[in-house]
Amino acid sequence: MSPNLKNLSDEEKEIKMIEFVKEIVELWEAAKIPYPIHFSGGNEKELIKIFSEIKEGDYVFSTHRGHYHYLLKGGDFEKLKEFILRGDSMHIFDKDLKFLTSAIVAGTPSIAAGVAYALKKKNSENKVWCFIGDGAEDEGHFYEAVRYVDGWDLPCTFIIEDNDRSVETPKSERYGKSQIQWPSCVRRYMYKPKYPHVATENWVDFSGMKAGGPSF
Ligand SMILES: Cc1ncc(C[n+]2csc(CCOP(=O)(O)OP(=O)(O)O)c2C)c(N)n1
Ligand SMILES: [Mg+2]
Repeated sequence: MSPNLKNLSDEEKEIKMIEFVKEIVELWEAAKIPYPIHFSGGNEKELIKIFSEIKEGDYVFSTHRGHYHYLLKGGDFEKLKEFILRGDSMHIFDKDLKFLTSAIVAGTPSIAAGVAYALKKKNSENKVWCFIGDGAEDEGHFYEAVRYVDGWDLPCTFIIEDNDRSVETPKSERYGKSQIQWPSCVRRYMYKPKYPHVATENWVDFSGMKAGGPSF
């Protein structure tokens, strides 16, 4: 089995991504991972398309729901599984891959803007891609970073992954009829998520766990 998604066709990538999530879902439902996990699903095709534009030397910033981003940036399945099994599903950092996630909603846009500023100063050909959810779009931090990137023409694209929920609350219940026009450094794709905000639909019995976490 190939260790990552590199050199696979789009169809093969999609299959492998879904298989990976399924394996983690099974481990989670067997009470083997006593940590919150935000599963990806339903957005495979959109992401494969977006990542076809992302170059190896580019920086990718991701969210609490970052497994697909990591795999598409070239991350190894086994390395990702290690992060997840030790409770770091939301805290993935890989310096070589130029990849960072944050569990803080809208925690990365300002870092992305800073890295983009440095890249511009160095006349680098690389750029920054910052993924955020539509929940992060509600945050002031995001607005500030977008304004800075737009104002100084920094090499950074923000991608809003719009599943119309912040936790489980849709946009209409968060800000009524308000629609905002972001500048061109912000893109959006819509998708229908396959999993709930956190974990899966099924209850898991963790009562067999010792206090303090798993007994690895
Ligand atoms: C600053 C901050 N506030 C609140 C939370 C709790 N929280 C975790 S995920 C989330 C909603 C995120 O929604 P969205 O950005 O749309 O991502 P999605 O889960 O829909 O992919 C919230 C409020 C947090 N992690 N950080
Ligand atoms: Mg959302």
